[in-house]
Amino acid sequence: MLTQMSSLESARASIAQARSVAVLTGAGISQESGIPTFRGPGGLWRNFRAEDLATPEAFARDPQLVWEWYAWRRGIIAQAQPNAAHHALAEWEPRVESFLLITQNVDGLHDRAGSQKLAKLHGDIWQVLCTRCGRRERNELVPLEPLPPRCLCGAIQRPDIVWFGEALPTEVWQQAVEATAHAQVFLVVGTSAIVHPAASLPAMAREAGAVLIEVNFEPTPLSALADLSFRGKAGELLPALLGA
Ligand code: BV8
Ligand code: ZN
Repeated sequence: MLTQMSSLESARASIAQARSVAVLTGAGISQESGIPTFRGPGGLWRNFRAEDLATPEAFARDPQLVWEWYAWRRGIIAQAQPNAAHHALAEWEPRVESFLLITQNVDGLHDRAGSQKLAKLHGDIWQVLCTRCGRRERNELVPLEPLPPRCLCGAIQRPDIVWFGEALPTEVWQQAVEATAHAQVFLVVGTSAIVHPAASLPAMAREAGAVLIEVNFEPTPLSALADLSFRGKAGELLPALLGA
């Protein structure tokens, strides 16, 4: 069993020589910014789970309740700052010939850290979509009033986010699959690897010959698959792994 130190050196060596890289991030990368994860402590809200609220059925049944959950999260995210892990990824990007950061997160912290080559698989909590005319617009109001927000056409707007049971945006998914298929190094950070199809990308990368590196606080279904799996906080491990 490699010690964490020597495996750190071997990960750094793979990272330093990689010309094509893909990264997959989940809620764990924003945990140190104070944003609750989905399946960890503090991730619950009024005893609801994401699977109960992040669905078109829940929104059709009670748009007010679903919007109250998103307004609560927007309030927390507005107070949050990108952490050292977000910055380490943004600083790594220009050093790599072909790079894509694929995120499941909707919090916008990768944008605020300066990441440019970004594929948002599940949408953006700061974007709203009209339920009738399909108009998309940015809405960064905190507190969000009136709730639910309304489009110029009069219909209520929904969060521009991919809910459970909804398809991911085709072009974003295609971009993610393309980058995954060509990655020499695939880095997975802070995801429990439960939600599909995002969770299928690491295995896809491995099958295509990438070195698979995982950073997570706890073991996940990916840990056995990874060439190197680091236990610990993304805010500490990413600067150690990616620092020039
Ligand atoms: C689709 C937007 C079909 C919402 C989200 C049964 C089996 C397999 C699949 C399914 C199934 N039943 C249903 C499905 C499909 C379903 C699915 O995967 N369900 C799961 C729950 C089983 N998937 C879907 O419905 C997808 N759509 O399949 O459509 C289709 C196809 C064609 C046409 C029509 C339909 C849509 C999925 C997208 C759902 N939307 N987000 C919102 O955010 O409000 S998913 C939601 O979960 C978030 O995006 C979140 O990012 C994502 C995954 O969670 P994680 O990011 O991994 O976060 P989590 O809390 O779970 O884990 C955090 C990790 O970080 C932990 O491991 C922890 O240890 C670690 N950590 C914590 N702190 C730190 C840390 N690591 C490092 N440092 C730290 N400091
Ligand atoms: Zn409209």
